[in-house]
Amino acid sequence: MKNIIEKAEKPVWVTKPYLPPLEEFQEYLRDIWDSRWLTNNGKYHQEFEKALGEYLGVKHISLFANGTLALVIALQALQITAEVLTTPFSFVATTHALWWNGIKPVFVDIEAETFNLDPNMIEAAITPQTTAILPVHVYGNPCRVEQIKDIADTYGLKVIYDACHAFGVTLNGIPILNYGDLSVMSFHATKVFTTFEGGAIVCHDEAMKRRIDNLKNFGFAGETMVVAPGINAKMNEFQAALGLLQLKYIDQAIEKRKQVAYRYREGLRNIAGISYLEDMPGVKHCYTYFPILIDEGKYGKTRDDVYEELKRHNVFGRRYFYPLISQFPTYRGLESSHPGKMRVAERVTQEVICLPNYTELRLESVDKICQLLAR
Ligand code: T4K
Repeated sequence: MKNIIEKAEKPVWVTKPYLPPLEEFQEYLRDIWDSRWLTNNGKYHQEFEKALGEYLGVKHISLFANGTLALVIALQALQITAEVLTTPFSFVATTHALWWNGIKPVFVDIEAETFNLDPNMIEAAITPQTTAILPVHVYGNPCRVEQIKDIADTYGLKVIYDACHAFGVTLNGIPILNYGDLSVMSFHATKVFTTFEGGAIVCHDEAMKRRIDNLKNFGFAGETMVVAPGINAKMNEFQAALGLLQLKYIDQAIEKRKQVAYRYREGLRNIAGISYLEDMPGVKHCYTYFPILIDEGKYGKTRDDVYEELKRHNVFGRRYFYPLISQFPTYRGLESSHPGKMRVAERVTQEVICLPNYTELRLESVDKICQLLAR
């Protein structure tokens, strides 16, 4: 990698939240200030929940303080126990949610085409203790939802999708959030759609929505009735107000991310040793991250060399997801974590680096990053 471009003046981070004009948010702030209603299913919470459900094309959605608590509650809501099959190639929160519920994670390998849980490896990992599957639509690329559904139906397993990267993604026109028993979303600052921190659970019937709403509010089902050992995982009015405002701009924001992704593909197409995922047929993507793989043999440098060299140029790519969750101390003692068991995941975690992709990223910056990578 020659020093052919000048170091960026300001750090170029892997992502940067898109925020609407401050003046517009100030109007909401003033209203919240004046009303003194800050949380607990306030007016903006109700408005945002409705508007978000309509935007996403889902029937029932429950807002959360963040995606991790939403994952923990999703497992509680379905009363999942014992063993759950999941992917090691995700953010740690996916597996931590199992741990917080006293559930044993069983890691299953991913497929090279999508980096998602490989449905062909699932059946071999099912035991009499298996109660559910927790796949992740990594980088917003849909899992093999139909195959996973068939397996779950055959074995009587629940499916909870971690859809934290998959805002607004559709498959053949169907919202990806409508697959599985529940889907969990994140609206963290680093996500395509942000409410500062935030999250949601999508479910398919009113009774489940009620149960989830109770669980995120200490288990309250009325002023004096607690029906379950719930927790406090509520979204507040400030988050909800930002969410409402973000809905106005989200299509534009995703469109810009798409342009960035296409520009990277153009710029990196003929570089030996660098590969990336293309858009999937029938899928409307949200371009959460732009991951590339560095094949050391062909590229002549390791992924970590690339990571360091980009850093020297003030470009901060991130090794999402390295190490594998199964390699962290809490989980590496599990039988399913043993090295050699997940060949694809073990390779991808060594080769992957996510390049900067966010709404305000200039296409000239993308070109410069591509030039750097072209050496
Ligand atoms: N499931 C999956 C598959 C997930 O990816 C996540 C979260 C979850 C579940 C859990 O959802 P939440 O409970 O978070 O709602 C970040 C995020 O904290 C995390 O939300 C995200 N996944 C994960 C993939 O990435 P870090 O430790 O890498 O973030 P950090 O602080 O290093 O930020 C990355 C870059 O983003 C910074 O270099 C600059 C930029 N940034 C960050 C923040 C916080 C900003 O420009 N502004 C900001 O406010 O974990």
